[in-house]
Amino acid sequence: MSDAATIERLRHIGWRGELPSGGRRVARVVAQHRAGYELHDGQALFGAQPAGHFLRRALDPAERPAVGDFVEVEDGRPPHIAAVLPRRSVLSRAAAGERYERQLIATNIDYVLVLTGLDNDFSPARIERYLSLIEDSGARPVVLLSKLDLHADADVRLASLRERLPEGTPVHPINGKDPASAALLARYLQPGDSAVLVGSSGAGKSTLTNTLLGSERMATGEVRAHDSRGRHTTTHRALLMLPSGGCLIDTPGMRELKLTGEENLDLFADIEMLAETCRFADCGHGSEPGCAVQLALDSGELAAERWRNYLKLRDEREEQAATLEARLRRQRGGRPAERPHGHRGRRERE
Ligand SMILES: Nc1nc2c(ncn2[C@@H]2O[C@H](COP(=O)(O)OP(=O)(O)OP(=O)(O)O)[C@@H](O)[C@H]2O)c(=O)[nH]1
Ligand SMILES: [Mg+2]
Ligand SMILES: [Zn+2]
Repeated sequence: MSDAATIERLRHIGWRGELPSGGRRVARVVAQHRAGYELHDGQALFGAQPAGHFLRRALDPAERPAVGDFVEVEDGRPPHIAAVLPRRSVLSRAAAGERYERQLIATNIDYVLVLTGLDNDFSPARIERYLSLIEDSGARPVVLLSKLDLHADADVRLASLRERLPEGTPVHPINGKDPASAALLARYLQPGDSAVLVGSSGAGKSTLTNTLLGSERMATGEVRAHDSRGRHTTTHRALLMLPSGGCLIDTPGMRELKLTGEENLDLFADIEMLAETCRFADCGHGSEPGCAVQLALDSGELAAERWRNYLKLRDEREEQAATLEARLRRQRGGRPAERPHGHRGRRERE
């Protein structure tokens, strides 16, 4: 097949640009199972195993193939993933548990669709946590509020959320079961676009995926009546090609969403600026005289809940950054880590 035809075929699965040199087959990771990977090359689905070097225990898990990755394939029986091609975006979180480990949620995505139910799942603080993780990912956030059909009285919540999030963050209330309602997402799922759906179990990620697909490919499950929680119906990430030409990654509901320590928290830049105008440079924002934060909280200009969430995320970010720093120093044999803050540090290793 000519290069032009190959590129055209790969475009359908979200590839951009030229082919890598070397002539190996390029494919995209659409699923990962214990037994291996599922890849799609724009024409057909096939299974593959990771090459041996991906299995080294010392390897940062973030360097292993992940759903959304474009990879070079070494043909054979079975085919092998020889290399992961440079990623244009990476959404990650820190893994739950004691050991610091970055866990990839999806790569090479243009949009992260943060889905929250308008039922008891609704939590502006959690949405802010997601937005913090997305800030440096290279993808853009879109906030979706599902179950609009059950909560037509959502106006107040919607208005307060819009006010709380940075200007320009898209927020769309939707009924994930209704194709006419889901149709507004077409702008994020144009041919060649890739998006990942994230949110709690039961928020309706798979329901929305099925509506966009026009078929019941993904299993869905009822939520518990008293707290709207789902039952972790989806257990694996899956990249699906939509009739619109876009690619959508459905993910399992996340129980914990730990920061990696690399976040900038730009989302709260206004609060950080405000805190700099306190009378004392080392103001604890408690009962100090001339505290600009207390003044803003008293006047209602700064919502107490948002301030509390900022403090929580800031402390967690600092703690995670220290852990990450210590780990990188160990890896470098005690030398201090030379890494700029944020995503750039991650890019260097690609
Ligand atoms: N009425 C209504 N029900 C919805 C909507 N979205 C999802 N649901 C219901 O919510 C329940 C959970 O939906 P799922 O799609 O399984 O949720 P999920 O986010 O994929 O959950 P996990 O796979 O467990 O992470 C199902 O009973 C859906 O029918 C919606 O917009 N309106
Ligand atoms: Mg699901
Ligand atoms: Zn202060």
